[in-house]
Amino acid sequence: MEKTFLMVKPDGVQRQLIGEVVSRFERKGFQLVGAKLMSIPRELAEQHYGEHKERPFFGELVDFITSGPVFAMVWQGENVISTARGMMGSTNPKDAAPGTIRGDFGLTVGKNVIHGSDSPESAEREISLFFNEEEVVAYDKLINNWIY
Ligand code: DAT
Ligand code: MG
Repeated sequence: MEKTFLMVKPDGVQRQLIGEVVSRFERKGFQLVGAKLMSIPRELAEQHYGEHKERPFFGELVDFITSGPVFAMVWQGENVISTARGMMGSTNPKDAAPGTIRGDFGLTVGKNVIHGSDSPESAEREISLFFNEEEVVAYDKLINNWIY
C-alpha cells in the first residue's frame, strides 16, 4: 500500500493544529503507521529541503523548520501521496482553496502549517530520512474493510 510522509510544521504545532490535521487524514480513511514529535536537527532540515538549496528562501526555510518541534508522520492508503497533497492545498495559503488545510489555517507561504511528499520518490526519500524501519508499523485495521 502507498505511503507518504506528512509533517505538521512548527507553526502548526504551536497553534495546536496537530489534532486537527491528524483528524482530517483519519476521517478520510487513511491509516497512520508512524508518528513522532521531534525537533529537526539543522543537517536533517538541509537534507530534507535539499531540492531548494539554491532558492533565495532556503536559509529562512531551514531556520523556520528548525525553530520548534514538528509532528512527523507516515500515512498509508490508496493514492495517499497525491490525495494528501490535495487535502493540504496550494503551497501559498493565499491560493489554497477553502476546505484544504492551508486554505483553512494559513495566511503566508512561510508558515503554511503542513509538509507533504510530492511524489513516490520523495515519499520514499523523506520517510527514510525521518523514520527508522522499526518506527513504521504494519498493522491491520478492521475498518479498512469498509473503506476498500
Ligand atoms: P510544498 O511545501 O507545497 O511542497 P515547495 O516544496 O515548493 O512547496 O516549498 C517548500 C516550502 O518552502 C514551502 O512549503 C514553503 C517554502 N516556500 C516555497 N516557496 C517559497 C517562496 N517563494 N518564499 C518563501 N518560502 C517559500
Ligand atoms: Mg515540496
